[in-house]
Amino acid sequence: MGAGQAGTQIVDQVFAHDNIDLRAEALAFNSTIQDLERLNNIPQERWYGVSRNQGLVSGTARGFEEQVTGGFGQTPSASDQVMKRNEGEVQRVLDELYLEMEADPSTLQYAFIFLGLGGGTGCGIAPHLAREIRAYSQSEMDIIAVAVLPNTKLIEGGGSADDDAVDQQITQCENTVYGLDNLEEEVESIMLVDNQRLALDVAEGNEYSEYNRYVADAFLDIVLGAERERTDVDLDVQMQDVDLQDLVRFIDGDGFQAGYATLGRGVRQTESLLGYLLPGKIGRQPIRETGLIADSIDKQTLDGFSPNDATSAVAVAQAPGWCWDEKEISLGSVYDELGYYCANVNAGWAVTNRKLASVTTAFRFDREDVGRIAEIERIAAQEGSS
Ligand SMILES: Nc1nc2c(ncn2[C@@H]2O[C@H](COP(=O)(O)OP(=O)(O)OP(=O)(O)O)[C@@H](O)[C@H]2O)c(=O)[nH]1
Ligand SMILES: [Mg+2]
Repeated sequence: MGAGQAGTQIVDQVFAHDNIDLRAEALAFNSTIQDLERLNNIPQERWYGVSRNQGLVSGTARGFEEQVTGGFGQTPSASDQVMKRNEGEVQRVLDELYLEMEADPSTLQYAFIFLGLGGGTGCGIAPHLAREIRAYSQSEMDIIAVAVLPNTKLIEGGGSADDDAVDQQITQCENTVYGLDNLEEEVESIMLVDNQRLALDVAEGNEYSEYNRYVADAFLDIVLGAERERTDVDLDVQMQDVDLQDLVRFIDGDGFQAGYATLGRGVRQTESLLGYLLPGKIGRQPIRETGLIADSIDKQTLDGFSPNDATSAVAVAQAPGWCWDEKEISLGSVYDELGYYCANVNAGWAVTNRKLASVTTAFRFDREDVGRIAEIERIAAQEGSS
């Protein structure tokens, strides 16, 4: 489920990959039709407009455009109110969906909810989506949020930026605290995607597509592992998955509070251009697995990330068969490298048909140990008191 602009855009990137639609169904919730129309991989039948007066409006409903009239302008309490007034609507939507798919609701065991915490729509509606989907499911569910933290570079920049832009970032911090507090009560785990990791000009230009692709790739590796390679006709992919149950156990909370996680991915081509053109071993590139692991740590989706603060880590390593055969990459060293930072490590591997080797890692934290959340809380509190 994608909620709001950031959330639906990232889900759109997830569903840009082949075979995902065999495993999951994409739903897009937003209050702004123009954002929904930018989606390439989520069909209109799976759009749901959030309307002040009408609640949830299906993308194929007559009068969709007239009823869904615009965003909640960075005011999550407004979209929260709409969802409260229309409690049960998400369950109605799911009911229609399951009827249409002729599927059994008790097969609904996992949900992933993507959202930007700084805005008004995703931040306000995501906790409701989580609560209602759990109420609808007839099984014990695990729900994981993938949540974008706003960048706050203008605030720290110290006054040279224009006031409106600074105010907007402060508002986004307030929304983030509001969103996290509500979300924590409804989900097992929150994967953080920190826009602070973007270069300032990229963030200011709203140029998110590359980052969204990166997040989608890392997310799919860690959540689906080799499953993403597998099609219905190709059931014999060699792999040892970190299964989803394991993953959730490694990143979830303590039963009272959600666990936090971050993602990172290191990737290399395993063949030079020559290797793509010529058969056999010509063009094979040596893979340095320690480099892949280091890259996955350097590229975690959190500013100020420190693996030493993590309570546990999960890794998925993927490479062509020869890399495993010739010990270019081994699961043992993934365990060794990550074990250096935290005691609790789980790793899976897969043989891939692609000419790429990758190590993707997720680290789990308690909220108190995420410095960026504390920083955002400070900014939000200062504003509240001034
Ligand atoms: N990583 C990433 N961040 C985004 C993207 N789009 C917006 N953001 C950020 O996500 C946060 C929330 O913004 P939106 O997703 O636009 O907000 P919304 O949920 O649509 O809510 P409204 O305020 O009603 O428009 C902000 O901090 C944006 O800078 C995206 O595609 N990728
Ligand atoms: Mg929006």
